[in-house]
Amino acid sequence: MTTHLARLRSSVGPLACVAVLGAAGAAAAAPGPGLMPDLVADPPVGPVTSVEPVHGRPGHRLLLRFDGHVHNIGPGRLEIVGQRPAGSYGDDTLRMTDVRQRIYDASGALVDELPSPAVVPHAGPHASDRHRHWHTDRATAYWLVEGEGLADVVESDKVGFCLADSTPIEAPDDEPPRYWASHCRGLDAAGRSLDYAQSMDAATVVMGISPGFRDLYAARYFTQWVDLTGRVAPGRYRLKAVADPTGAIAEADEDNAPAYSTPFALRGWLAQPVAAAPAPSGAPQRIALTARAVVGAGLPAGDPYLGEPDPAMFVLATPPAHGTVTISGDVATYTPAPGHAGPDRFAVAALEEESALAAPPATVDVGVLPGPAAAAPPAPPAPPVARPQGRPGPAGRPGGARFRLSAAQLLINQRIGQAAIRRLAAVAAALHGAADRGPAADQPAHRPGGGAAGERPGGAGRRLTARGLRYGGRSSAGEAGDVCPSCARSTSSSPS
Ligand SMILES: [Ca+2]
Ligand SMILES: [Ca+2]
Ligand SMILES: [Zn+2]
Repeated sequence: MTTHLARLRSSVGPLACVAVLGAAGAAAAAPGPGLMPDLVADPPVGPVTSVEPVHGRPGHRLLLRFDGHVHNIGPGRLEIVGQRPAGSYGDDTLRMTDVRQRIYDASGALVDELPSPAVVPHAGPHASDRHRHWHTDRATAYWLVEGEGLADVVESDKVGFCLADSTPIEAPDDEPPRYWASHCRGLDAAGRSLDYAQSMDAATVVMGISPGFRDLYAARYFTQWVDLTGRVAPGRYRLKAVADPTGAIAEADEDNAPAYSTPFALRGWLAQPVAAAPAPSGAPQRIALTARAVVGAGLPAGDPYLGEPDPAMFVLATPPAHGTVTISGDVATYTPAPGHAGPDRFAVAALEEESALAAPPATVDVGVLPGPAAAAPPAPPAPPVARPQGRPGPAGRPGGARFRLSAAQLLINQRIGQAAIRRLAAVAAALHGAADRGPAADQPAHRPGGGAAGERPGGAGRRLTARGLRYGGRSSAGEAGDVCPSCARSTSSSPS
């Protein structure tokens, strides 16, 4: 991070006596020192769960969507200019090949253009979001983190958006935006503004964020989410936001602290480990299973993961090595294999029906006394149990997971999660689909704003709220005319 700053200090310092680049009209006598932007992420707000299909992934997904902001608190503008596109519009590999970050002085004179590693792609007809304009990738990144310890749990999908002056913060309310979302459609070789349909032919695109403004990445935008499906357990979390995570943008301060949302909780159950008393050989053992309830909080009213969970449903996650297990309600019956004596272990998970969250397994330790079912000396205590408390890290990531989800458990999670989601989607289609445009085979046919607020389907669809579906319709529909909402909003009031 400091390399950029060091490079800038060495490059911006002498600029005062360097000939002004570009912008011939601004070639005043003595440009002042270049003013750098300073991007910070503002705390993410408004987390809400959403069940929807996602381009390129099977079935439906459980997403946590939220609003994010990237905020320029520095003295200078952030301005990214891309030129000379390469790649194919048809397969969405179109990128600006010459990307620079422009630096201005206090009078507004251009004093430097830094070659920039920022990636400026065109979101074309085959891109998932179909914004049909140019983006700067990775201006921010997000993680779901533990609510207390703040350890990373899972990273959000990669986000890239059109940079623009969405909202004045330190800047006066009446200060006009300098960078409009409409600019992200680009300019042709003659400098003429292009419309969406022509945007892939842009020769140049200029986007940025003025000092004292911030850019909104709304919860409804494509990829403005964390995918929870089957990999995040019920628990208490926060969202973490970091501006310019790849270090592509040169700033006055490269080391701002991350921003965190307020804590929130996703409801559900966490199976608890059990150490059962040793039992005589050959006899089935009945073992009471327990799970800790996580009460959902900090989500909007009506969110399916808010409030008390429905009753827990226990499933066998890992069978024992020396016997068999059946589960009925909250009782596991362990039957040791004939002749087995000594410790044995299996794992259970506790699920809430229709939840697509992960269900971390908990171990159940059992002991079998030697010999026939008769008086026998007490067996030594079971070995210490690894307590699978806490929240899951990404399965399989070294050092990231506090416990490991077995392959069997992952299958259970996915099966139950996907089955629940299919049921919900079917209910949604039945309730709402006919009124819209006819449901696709596996998509809720809901459209943005198409549902009555607070409408709550009954029966199996109880947990599919109108709010969750609204987002589902947005990103699943992906109609050709869909544009990023900030662009639509800014465009409507754009002076250009
Ligand atoms: Ca910064
Ligand atoms: Ca930076
Ligand atoms: Zn966009």
